[in-house]
Amino acid sequence: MEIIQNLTEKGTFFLPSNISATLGEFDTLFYFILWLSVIFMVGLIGVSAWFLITSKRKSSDQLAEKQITHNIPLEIIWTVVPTLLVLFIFWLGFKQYMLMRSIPPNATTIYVSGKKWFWEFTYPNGKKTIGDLVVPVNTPVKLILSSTDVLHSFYLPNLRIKRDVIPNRYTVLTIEPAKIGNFRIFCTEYCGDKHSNMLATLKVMSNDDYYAFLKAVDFDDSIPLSEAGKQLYTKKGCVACHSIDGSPMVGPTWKNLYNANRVFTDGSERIADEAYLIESINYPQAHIVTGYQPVMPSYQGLLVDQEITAIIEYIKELSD
Ligand code: HEC
Ligand SMILES: [Cu+2]
Repeated sequence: MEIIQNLTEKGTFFLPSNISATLGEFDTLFYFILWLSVIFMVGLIGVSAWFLITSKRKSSDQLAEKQITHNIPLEIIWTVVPTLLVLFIFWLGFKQYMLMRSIPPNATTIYVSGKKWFWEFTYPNGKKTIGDLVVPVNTPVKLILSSTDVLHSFYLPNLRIKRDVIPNRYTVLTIEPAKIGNFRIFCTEYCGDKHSNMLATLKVMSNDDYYAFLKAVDFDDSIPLSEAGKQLYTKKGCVACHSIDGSPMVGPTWKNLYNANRVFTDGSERIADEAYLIESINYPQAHIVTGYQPVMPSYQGLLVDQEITAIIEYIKELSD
């Protein structure tokens, strides 16, 4: 896995590289506020320290004599200068905010769904991916975000964008990456014990590669089915909840699952044959295994038949 390598690539001490075609001024705003704060902090502390060192205690007669009540030029300066600075910050910030929120008419739409604990992306032609958000370069992309369970937060550091992803509500964002490459996506809202697994990759491609990706059926049939199943186990996020070594996690282990007798919360029983495994993947809520919570997301439409077969072959291989 190419972890975080692109996160800091050509970035600075404070910020990762900025690949946004529209939010370039975000960095200007950040540095403006940063250095303004540094200047004011050093200035204020400097003046205070200077007074502390140079001022002497005065008698009350001297004080009465030298009492200053006001100074009009000074008051004008300390009102006007900060007001102008704050207005400048507002103007630049609001401009970035509007760019982030306005949707150009030629934008492609991609649905983003946060689930415990992975990101699922649905493209205009119905294709779905888990963990990889593939987008064309230099094209506005409208992201429609929602969550099927708890609060998540979608964070693209290289694009300077972070939005909460809320159950039962759609949030809209536009992104426009100007650089081809792979970049990190994080969930930045603590969403349960496998929260740190909720990483994804933003894959920015040329337009041709993007359309080729949309059309491609990405199943590698050059390797044995069970081997493909093993890869899918990690790639599709099953690894967050299912172990392969016999230890129970959020879900039951896959070790010795095939042909085992399953007992459900409603008291019924069933042998874990192929039909049962397919049903468990597509309709996990149909039967809940005793001792577990009904938290598995449905993978219906997310895995093509070949992928389900591959996973089942892998589960069979884990059973003796
Ligand atoms: C969020 C956690 C979670 C994820 C992710 C998850 N599962 Fe599950 N899974 C569960 C839980 C909990 C159960 C037991 C409750 C139930 O029957 O729904 C379960 C049950 C199952 C069962 C039936 C197991 C048995 O012991 O009878 C199968 C098969 C299964 N999952 C396959 C998958 C596959 C394949 C994936 C990935 C594509 C996956 N699961 C991803 C939580 C998860
Ligand atoms: Cu999350």
